[in-house]
Amino acid sequence: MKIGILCYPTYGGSGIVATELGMSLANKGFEVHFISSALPARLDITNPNIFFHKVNVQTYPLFEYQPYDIALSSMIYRVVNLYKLDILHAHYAIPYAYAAFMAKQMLKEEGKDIPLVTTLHGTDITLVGQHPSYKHAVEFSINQSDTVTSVSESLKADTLKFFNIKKEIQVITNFIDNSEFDDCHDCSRSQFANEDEKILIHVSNLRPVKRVSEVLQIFKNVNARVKSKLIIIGEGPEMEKITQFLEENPELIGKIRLLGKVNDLYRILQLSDVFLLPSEQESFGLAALEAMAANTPVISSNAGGIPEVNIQGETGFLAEIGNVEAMSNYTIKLLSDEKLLAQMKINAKQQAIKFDLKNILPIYEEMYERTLKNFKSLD
Ligand code: GMT
Repeated sequence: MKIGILCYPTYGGSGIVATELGMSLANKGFEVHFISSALPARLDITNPNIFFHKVNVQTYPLFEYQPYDIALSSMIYRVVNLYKLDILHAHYAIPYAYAAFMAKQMLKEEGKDIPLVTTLHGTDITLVGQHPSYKHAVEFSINQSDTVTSVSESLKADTLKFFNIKKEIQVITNFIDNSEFDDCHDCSRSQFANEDEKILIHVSNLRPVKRVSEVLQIFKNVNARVKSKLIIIGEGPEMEKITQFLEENPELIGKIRLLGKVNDLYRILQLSDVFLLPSEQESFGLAALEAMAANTPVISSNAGGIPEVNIQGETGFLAEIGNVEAMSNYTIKLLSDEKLLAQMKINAKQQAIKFDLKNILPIYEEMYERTLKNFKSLD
């Protein structure tokens, strides 16, 4: 089967899921074509079954805004024609599902067609997709897709609540390849903390929904009671708030390490004691699952789909969105009790194994087969 994957190339969760899915399919012999504005961050282009097609936006002085969506739909149309793709898979409704619909219309003009799968990831539904500028285009794109999947039950419920959806939505949860988290022999905690210190970690694109200020406040509360260090991985608009926090709390400067974007994320997660995720919205919380796969328990808010991933009192603790005090107290409780911490590290890994790639990939394969079969029977 030849699959066209349309996704954001950046470090955001939707791009990571699309890339990991495409690479796993390629390893199983599928021919996978990525169409995006840049090479996706984690894509292994050396795999002979993987192709990358960069969307080129021809700039023109008349355009106040360069028309990426038009260039994208034209590129989808050309790749489908050139490589005879069987199926398209859009990750994130806008612009990917929307542009794929336009490409399908172009193909139809020539008596051709191709089935479209759209995977909803979160902010396309709960945040940006809600805005009147995009809402109807998102709803239209979902209803025009042949198959629609969502990464959690919570996101499916939100989609049905906020939009007039005429399609069945299949929940296919995000996944993790636990084999990439084999025991880390060269992980050295001493790079980041002294022997008597615990390591807290936060990984995100530092956007406002991640509530980075709360990560910092939780750390401040915890650090007053438990010797500790905080590692922050990622880059984004809330970076300024971190600098401001350090200016206001200079005593914490040596205790907070900002690493930006890193390549050896899994190695650093493996030497951490607790992952903080106080998000305002989170359709799934892939970052929390990555932490759990690295034996790291999670202290989080109960936003969106997080409770489907982080289980209260088992793999970590959850509190209401914004309840910094509760999240701080939970973290102190966890880090002050070696027995509890050791048990939760084991539980976190066991939970990650439930979301293993081996369990989720066959569900995607079955979904592609079914979509193709239903599509052909409509011919
Ligand atoms: O969370 C982000 O800021 C990135 C965002 C994205 O669209 O790339 O992530 C969303 O998709 C991920 C993969 O399915 C989910 O794990 C995240 O929870 C979801 N983010 C939100 O809903 C805020």
